[in-house]
Amino acid sequence: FQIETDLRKAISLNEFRLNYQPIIDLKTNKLIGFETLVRWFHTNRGLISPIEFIPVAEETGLIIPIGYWILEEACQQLKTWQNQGLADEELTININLSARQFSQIDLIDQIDKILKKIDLDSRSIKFEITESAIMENQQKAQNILEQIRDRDIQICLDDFGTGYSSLSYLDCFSIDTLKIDKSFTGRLDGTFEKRGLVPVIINIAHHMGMNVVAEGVETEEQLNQLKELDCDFGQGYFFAKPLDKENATKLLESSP
Ligand code: G
Ligand code: G
Ligand code: MN
Ligand code: NA
Repeated sequence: FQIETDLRKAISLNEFRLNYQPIIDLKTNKLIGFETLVRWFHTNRGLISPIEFIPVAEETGLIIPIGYWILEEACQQLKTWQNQGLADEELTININLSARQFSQIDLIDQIDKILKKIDLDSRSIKFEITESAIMENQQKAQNILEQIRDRDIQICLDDFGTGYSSLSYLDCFSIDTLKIDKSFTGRLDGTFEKRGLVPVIINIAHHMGMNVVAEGVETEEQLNQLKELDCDFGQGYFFAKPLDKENATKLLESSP
């Protein structure tokens, strides 16, 4: 099994699918959107985790065509839900951008092309990037983030707290949302001392005019703690696993 060789063929073989994990407003308990997560169904090997193939895609540059496929598929799906009356203009989809995609020279052109082709409002999508993607080339990152901002596309900082976590850069870049990594959320068990960084991250975000998503919410106890700490949004198995297209559609059909 040659992961690289097979990865090259995976798009034309139509082996990728997107999953959609609900993001919930902790004040209203309403669904505000989904994070899209890619899945590879290999014809012979079955499901292959992105943890296995995204790093290979990054190294080989295949993340660029795969990334465009993901972006177009996610935008097309949201447009379909809008056309079906299942999604209003408030419902958003988050799309992960890896470091290599983020520094790709024609990223902005591609985004413009896809949004125009699908006729999707740029305010309906959000990008998730990691701290390391920004830190790799701060000058370039600032430039790209400004162009994204010009299009009213929101930026979420993914896995916050696990990377460089140099707070000074938060001031220089226009970030809308901090996503608290699930390793921090997992420590919220009701013990005050174990709250760790979660209250700190929430305070920093709010102080700087950003909102916060807690990832990896798995228990009611964690949810209650997050509500008490004034966290804005939550995502995790407690609410829902990443759903395939059919189940995400069913969820929207049954949502008020
Ligand atoms: O959904 P899952 O837990 O299997 O995802 C594992 C990791 O794979 C995520 O933490 C994320 O970093 C990466 N990943 C999943 N989907 C995407 C995607 O669409 N684009 C990129 N760049 N990374 C993704
Ligand atoms: O790096 P990123 O935040 O994009 O990765 C999200 C990953 O976390 C996905 O692989 C997703 O399947 C996984 N995930 C989503 N919800 C939960 C959860 O409640 N608990 C755990 N352990 N993983 C989760
Ligand atoms: Mn993410
Ligand atoms: Na994360």
